[in-house]
Amino acid sequence: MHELLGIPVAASAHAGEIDRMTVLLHWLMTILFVGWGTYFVYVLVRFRQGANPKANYDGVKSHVASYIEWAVAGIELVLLVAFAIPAWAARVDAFPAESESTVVRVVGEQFAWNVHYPGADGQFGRTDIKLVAAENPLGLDRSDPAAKDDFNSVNQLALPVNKPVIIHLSSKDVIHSFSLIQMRVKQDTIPGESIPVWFTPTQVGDWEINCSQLCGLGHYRMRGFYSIKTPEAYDAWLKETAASELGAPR
Ligand SMILES: [Cu+2]
Repeated sequence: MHELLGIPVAASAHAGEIDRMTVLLHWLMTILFVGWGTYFVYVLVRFRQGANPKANYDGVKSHVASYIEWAVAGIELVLLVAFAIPAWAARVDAFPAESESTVVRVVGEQFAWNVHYPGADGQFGRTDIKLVAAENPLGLDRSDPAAKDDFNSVNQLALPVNKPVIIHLSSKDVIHSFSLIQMRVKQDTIPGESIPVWFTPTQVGDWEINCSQLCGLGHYRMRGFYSIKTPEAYDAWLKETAASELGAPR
């Protein structure tokens, strides 16, 4: 089933769990589809008018149909309680400590992803919507000491492998949806809200950030790139990007 579904590469710690659930759900849906489909064809033939010129007013006496319905509801309950709820709880409740994670902010806009890195001090500088300008897409207040070493990149997100990542998501204009398919991460970004997501990349690679929410005419081209790097390559990237961003006139 896994191969049949064409599931993309699983490159985060929780990806396997999500995939197992996807596979289980597809098995259940396949069984239901074949089962109900077969039953439908059987009914069409068995109760055709030609063979039954007069209607049977008593109807079905057997309880098999309701037993099957209860069984399906039971299986769905197990999928929900034993698989879906624990998986979701781990995503929204069991956040790792920020001190042990790579923490970045990502702000969606029509039609790009702005990535805010806190710089060497690990503190995000103050941002203000009034300061947003073409050369300051995040509205960073450079007079704030915590903002001195902050830098941003557009449509380029780099993260180190094998360390938890926390991304605080928001949006400048409309609802977008931040999607890292290989990480099995998808979360709407909502103006005025900061929504955290977390995951642990387990594979080095270069992939695309997609916007999974129809967010306007340019939605189709709202794609960014993300790169999971070795810790050494990540540090080098941080230094290089910080130097080029902070060295630029603002
Ligand atoms: Cu979008």
